Amino acid sequence: MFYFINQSYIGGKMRKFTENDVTPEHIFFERRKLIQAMGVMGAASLIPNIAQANDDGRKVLSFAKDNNSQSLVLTPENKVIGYNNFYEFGLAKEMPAKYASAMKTEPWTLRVEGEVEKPMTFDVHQLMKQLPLEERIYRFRCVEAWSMVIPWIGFELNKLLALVQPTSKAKYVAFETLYDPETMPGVKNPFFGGGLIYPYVEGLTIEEAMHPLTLLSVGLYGKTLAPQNGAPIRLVVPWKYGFKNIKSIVKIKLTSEQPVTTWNQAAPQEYGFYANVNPTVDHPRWSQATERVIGGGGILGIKREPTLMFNGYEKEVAHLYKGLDLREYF
Ligand SMILES: Nc1nc2c(c(=O)[nH]1)N[C@H]1C(S)=C(S)[C@@H](COP(=O)(O)O)O[C@H]1N2
Ligand SMILES: [Mo]
Repeated sequence: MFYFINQSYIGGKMRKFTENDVTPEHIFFERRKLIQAMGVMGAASLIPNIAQANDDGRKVLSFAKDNNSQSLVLTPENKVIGYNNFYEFGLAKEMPAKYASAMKTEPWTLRVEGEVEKPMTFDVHQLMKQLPLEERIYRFRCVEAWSMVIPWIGFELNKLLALVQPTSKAKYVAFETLYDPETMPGVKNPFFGGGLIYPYVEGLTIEEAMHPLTLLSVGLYGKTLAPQNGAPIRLVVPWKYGFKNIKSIVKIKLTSEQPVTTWNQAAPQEYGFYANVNPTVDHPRWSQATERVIGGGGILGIKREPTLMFNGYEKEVAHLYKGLDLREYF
């Protein structure tokens, strides 16, 4: 069935998807066309079930509260766990909440290797008990020009890297998501997975990785992550576009060369390695000057706000890019 749904997106031809191809509106209408053609499914299945997103099995965490959140208005929890991008589980925003619960997130091992003195394999649930957890309320800006404010829970990536001791040759950090065709329909079937190459891979420079804002998140809204948000452990880099925030990480590798990353490989002219939020550098096919605030109310439920340089974290991170042409290194 998913094969056919996706065939309708691509008009029978194999092509790569871009993030903007998969707005919910787009998918809704494509899917309606298909279902009318097939004449087999009820109308109820057309309605995205954001309010009923699967919240089973999330455990309450203890953590230090964020007292530094600049009075940001939080996105409602049902939106955070119900409106997702996790293409391993399908392209539409409501699909991860429906299908990601099939992923087995416990036990979970995280391998950290490469240019480090002490390569290590961590039991992530042990790690969550060992490292002190803290809340970080961050802005989140997807390259598709929508945004949220999310109360993450986790620890700074630099705390984990300190345990493995990067060598002087470590210039980049590469991250890899679980690869499991059995539980991930988008990995098993390229039509369902948007034609991306899996496993999903992302990367940072070592300076970005060591920055105190860069978080490994294990929870949000006081509880462990839902599978659709990248349980049990995912990256959060608040000044970069959402696709850098790789989910369900099984491997971290420190390297001397810049890693090949999933979206950059799929469409290098559209998704740069840096992917810093920048309202003055538009995506080739749409403006990045403003953003749609998810759950923000507004006229007809659409509230737009100006996008901020480095997503509002300019003061903290601009020094990382001194002398770099941000148009060329987007
Ligand atoms: N493995 C993996 N990680 C991923 C993605 C993905 O498809 N697969 N999507 C990215 C994109 S485009 C966004 S916007 C964020 C969405 O995170 P959220 O669903 O928790 O809000 O996850 C990012 N991490
Ligand atoms: Mo995104």
